[in-house]
Amino acid sequence: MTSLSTIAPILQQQAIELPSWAFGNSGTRFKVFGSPGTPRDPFEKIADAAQVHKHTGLAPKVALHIPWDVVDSYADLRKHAEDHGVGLGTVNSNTFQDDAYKLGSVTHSDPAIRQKAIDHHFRCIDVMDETGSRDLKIWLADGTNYPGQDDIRARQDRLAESLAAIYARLGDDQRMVLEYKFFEPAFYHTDVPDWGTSYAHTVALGEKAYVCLDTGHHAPGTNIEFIVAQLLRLGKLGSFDFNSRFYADDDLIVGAADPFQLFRIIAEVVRGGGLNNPDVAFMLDQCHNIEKKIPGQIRSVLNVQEMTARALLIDREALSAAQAAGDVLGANGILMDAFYTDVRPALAEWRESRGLPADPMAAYAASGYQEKIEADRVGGTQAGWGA
Ligand code: PSV
Ligand code: MN
Repeated sequence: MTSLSTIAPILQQQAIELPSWAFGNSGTRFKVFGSPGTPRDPFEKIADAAQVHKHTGLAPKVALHIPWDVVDSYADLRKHAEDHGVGLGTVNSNTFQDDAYKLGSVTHSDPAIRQKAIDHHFRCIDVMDETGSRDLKIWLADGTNYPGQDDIRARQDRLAESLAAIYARLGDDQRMVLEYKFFEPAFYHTDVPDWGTSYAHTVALGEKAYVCLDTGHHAPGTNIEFIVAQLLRLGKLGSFDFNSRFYADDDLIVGAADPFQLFRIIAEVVRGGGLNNPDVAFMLDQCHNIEKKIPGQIRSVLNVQEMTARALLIDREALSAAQAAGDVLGANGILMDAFYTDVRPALAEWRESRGLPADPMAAYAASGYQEKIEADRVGGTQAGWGA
């Protein structure tokens, strides 16, 4: 079996983008709990995100959500991020919190509302120009709640037209990633429910359009690693929104609900050439409703690193030989050997050898940062999912 020293150079390149909104308060439709030390603005969110990178070396970029992260000067925000040792990443558009979008945004039957949604995306591209971000990530809440409510086919046509208008605005080095989700907030039909729909639209748009795969956006039992393999094969996997789910779109810590699924997904990423491939952005899309947010993000990136290490330990040569020989249980055993390898002690040692803490969770807890933000951030309005 391959050892950690062999895979270390690959692990060293790993970069996972953090969502700015993970540092704000979040919750369910029942309650959003406040928590001491929560950032009051995008600058404080970025300072917190920088802590994750500082202790893990894994998270050099922070994704923004517009309008949650609207600031007067993106040049200042960019400088602030750089001063904290991180950069600004993907810009997420938001056409799901304005009353005008009750019946849809870019798919709405009213051309004025469609234009309003398109204009919002133009504004996001303006932000990208200032932050130096490459990716515009589009997730649409569009859909219907009742059969017959609207014309499903017409909405697809309007979607295609609106996306084309947004796509045409992208700069040469910018990309669009189109995220799918099978339900919620719409419950009867969703306009971009699955990877196939996202793929069909991105192919029609062109080579700067890719699919974003949010691991929480699938029906129970869906074989997500198959989708990963297929999209990589088609050259259209643009990004991941990692999180984990027990029931619906739970947005919990990646690898918490089903580490084996995360391993299988990353194994297909490795197999398909998607690891450390700039075309495939690794991002988190999570909410920390009851746990502390910075340690929640630290644990998340470590989970991704750990499962990446295990996936890299798969003895590919032996696996191919077993597969070619039709050795069903032998092949399965080779995969499981890698999955069951406890890489944590070796990763801790390796981290130390690079000047990082062996145990980033403990290092953060001992750093005093949490106590400091809890003492300092008094007054003001805490950022929340939606601000
Ligand atoms: C929608 O559920 C989603 O996954 C999209 O990526 C949004 O931008 C994000 O969640 C908001 O938390
Ligand atoms: Mn997402």
